[in-house]
Amino acid sequence: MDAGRADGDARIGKSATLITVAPTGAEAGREAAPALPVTLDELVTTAKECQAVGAAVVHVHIRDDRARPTLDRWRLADTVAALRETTDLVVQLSTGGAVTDSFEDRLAVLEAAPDACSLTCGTVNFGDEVFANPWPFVRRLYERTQQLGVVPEFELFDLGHIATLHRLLDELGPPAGGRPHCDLVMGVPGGMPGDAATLVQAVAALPAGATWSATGIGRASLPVMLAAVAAGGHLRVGMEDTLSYARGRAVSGNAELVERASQLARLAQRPPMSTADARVFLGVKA
Ligand code: KMH
Ligand code: ZN
Repeated sequence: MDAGRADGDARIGKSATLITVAPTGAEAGREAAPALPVTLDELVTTAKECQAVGAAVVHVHIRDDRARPTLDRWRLADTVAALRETTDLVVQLSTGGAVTDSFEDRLAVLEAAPDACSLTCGTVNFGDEVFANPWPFVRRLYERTQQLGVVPEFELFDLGHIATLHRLLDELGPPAGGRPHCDLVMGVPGGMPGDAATLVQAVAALPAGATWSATGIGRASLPVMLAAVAAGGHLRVGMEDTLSYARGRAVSGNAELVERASQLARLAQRPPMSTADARVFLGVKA
């Protein structure tokens, strides 16, 4: 691990809620969601709005000039630079990309030098597609995060992914940032269901000392958010994960999803974590 990186401080997470916004994703198009940010300007505007209402981390997928998902490395580097210039958010690049992206392109995402990245711990059926994450790829990706000092967030779509997370830590040691921080991604058709009972089981299976957030996909969004807050976890929301704000009402923008998560966090007496605290919590270099 890069010697300049700090170890994350889990205690901050007891009194504050880390809110991550995932504004875009790689699946939905503008036709399904007119408010989806697809240009760099739109992404930056959304990121600023979301920071203002409580987000501390931005999980980033980018689009090309025709609004198709891309892992173009120059575009990724420009995006990291633009978000750093205009916000204080922890910049977490997706290494999941789209189901069609190659392993090499997904590994190369780390060369854009983000603060953090997502790291999915196993293959999962993904609707009618397969999101492929075989063990040798997961291992290589994890090793590269350790070499570069990029703090991984372990994306867990299924209980079996937690077994792979244990194997990674056992074989390769702790992550950059010092402590495993996970995101339970619940309610993907093909992954674990988005309900409170499954969330409790998943949390019980995490490595000792791990911290975690949860993300509910589609209609799992609200039950997972409520269960995560009740169980002392952190939250990820955004238009990557849901395009409905309520029954029959489309999301008007990412900020309203973050605002709702922030209200819930305040209600639970663990208000949104500041961006400065998020860096300490995750062990990201200032
Ligand atoms: N777009 C999905 C295939 C991640 O960002 O790391 C994968 C995904 C996970 O969204
Ligand atoms: Zn993603």
